[in-house]
Amino acid sequence: MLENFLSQTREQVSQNIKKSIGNSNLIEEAMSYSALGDSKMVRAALINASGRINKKISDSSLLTFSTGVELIHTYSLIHDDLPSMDDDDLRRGKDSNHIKFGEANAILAGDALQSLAYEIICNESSLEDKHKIEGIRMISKACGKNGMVYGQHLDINAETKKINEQSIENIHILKTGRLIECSVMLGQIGNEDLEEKELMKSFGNKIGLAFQITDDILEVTSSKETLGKNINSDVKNCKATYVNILGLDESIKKSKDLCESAINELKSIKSSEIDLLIELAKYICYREK
Ligand code: GRG
Repeated sequence: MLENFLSQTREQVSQNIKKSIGNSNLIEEAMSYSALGDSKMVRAALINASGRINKKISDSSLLTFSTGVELIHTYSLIHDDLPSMDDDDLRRGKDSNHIKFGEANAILAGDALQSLAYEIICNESSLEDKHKIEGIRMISKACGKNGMVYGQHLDINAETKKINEQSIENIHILKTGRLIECSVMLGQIGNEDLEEKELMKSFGNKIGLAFQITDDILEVTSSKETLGKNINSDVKNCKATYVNILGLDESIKKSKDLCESAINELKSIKSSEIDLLIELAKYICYREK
């Protein structure tokens, strides 16, 4: 069930990314190069699966939000790889954007991916204006100065410093967790059952943190070939990670506990559609890449 759902989501979102970006200049080429790379598209899958529980959102709106979030996620990866950030030359199994197109074009491609995400949401005809604004507000808050960007700042600042579990948790929640939680909640736009939305938010918060802990775990247990990115990046940049603060076994336990707790949260929701989200939560926490 999950494999079919994931490949269908990836196919639809990739087609929409291709159509939205176009192919008429070098910046569009640089945007497509990264956005159509080999991504798991976990965030798009979460939006789609969350939307199946919410009867009030159209398939077309779900596809637009999924595409927008994947464009923003790709921008963050392009910028994260820049020499002034993590300085990585490999992403999604190929040269990083700045290696292929040069640093200035990579910055511009990232910027343009971010703007395009908001543009396609504004153009989505099946969304009421109030729901477009709600979605744009949620994404900009998750990604901006008190979300992903600030998490990235704290992450860079923590390099070579000794930090505790609470600090690394805060960095992970901001840098990675907020956009994942936001993805779950974008699928809930229009849902009037506030109790259900609270449960979904808590689910998103937990799997968002678990996603980044699993990322830290894979950095030491997996390979460059499997992940399609360099595995010594955290060591090279003296990054604080869950594994170097808590150890590998404790990190695995933490991710597993978060996954179980997130799934228990979902089980209070009376919908036959929760099974897909449960499968996705397990995939996020026990994935191999
Ligand atoms: C604003 C200049 C500027 C830079 C922004 C905010 C930022 C830089 C970077 C975001 C931080 C970041 C890259 C977090 C890492 C999150 C993470 C684990 C990414 C990998 O996600 P996957 O595994 O990737 O979902 P795929 O390739 O499968 O989509």
